[in-house]
Amino acid sequence: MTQVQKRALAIHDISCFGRCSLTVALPILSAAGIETAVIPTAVLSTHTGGFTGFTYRDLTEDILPIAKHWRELGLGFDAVYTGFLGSFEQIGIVAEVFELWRKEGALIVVDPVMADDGKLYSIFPADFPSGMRKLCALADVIVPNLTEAALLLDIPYNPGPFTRDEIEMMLRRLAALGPGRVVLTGVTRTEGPDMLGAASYDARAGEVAFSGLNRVDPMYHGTGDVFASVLTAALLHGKPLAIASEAAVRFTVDSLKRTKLAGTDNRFGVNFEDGLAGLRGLIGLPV
Ligand code: PXL
Repeated sequence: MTQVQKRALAIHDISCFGRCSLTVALPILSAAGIETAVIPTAVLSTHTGGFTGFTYRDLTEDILPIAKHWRELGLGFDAVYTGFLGSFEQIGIVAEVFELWRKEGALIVVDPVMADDGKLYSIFPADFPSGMRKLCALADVIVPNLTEAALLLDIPYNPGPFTRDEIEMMLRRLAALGPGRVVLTGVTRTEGPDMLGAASYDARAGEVAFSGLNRVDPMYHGTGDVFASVLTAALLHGKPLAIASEAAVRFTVDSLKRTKLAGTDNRFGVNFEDGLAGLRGLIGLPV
């Protein structure tokens, strides 16, 4: 049976080495059967996590002309999914891009990539979180990690573990910024401190959920992008938030396990590639 494909626009950087952002989002969305167009926000020789001496080409000036060209061609998108932005100015530009396709019903997914482990990435200015807060207000779905959530809410970073009430409070406060759906990643609960996962909140359905699996240490770069890409793919296929989040946890943890088993340098990203063949089944699509 022929089905009309969903079409997404992914706006992230290209880190040429290190399996994150577009080099992760594009293959994952494609493997899930989603036609994916890209706008690179910057081109770097590697991501900025743990490598020194990386090259950095800022593509701020290219974003709107690319989007406007597509608009002139009459192209439509079912989703606009953003991650790492290359400059503060890009926050406002990406907000303009949202407006080009929001009216037609595009799902706006913002992964507010800017921080980890309690720290704002050093390449970003101190006012970056306030800009990102405004972008999150325009989103339907946001996917912050705990550090990004703390910056968005302007509260001190707390790595957890958390009680159910504490998690619910954070989710509700994040939703109050504007997005109807929130998925908080890197969450550990007091009732299962060996499990690491994601907590989700769908404000319209009033539903809070948690999915976690046994923690895999150490941390590997790019896992947030793997997670958010699977989540976006599942949401585009109409899956409920909690189901999409559970699939994203499973896919990310399986990728982590393969990577750890292989003894790969944690800066090189995770082996998500060997999970791609099973991705459609994982998100409940006919295989
Ligand atoms: O995975 C997030 C990410 C994306 N892009 C760049 C990064 C990072 C995290 O460090 O440096 C360039």
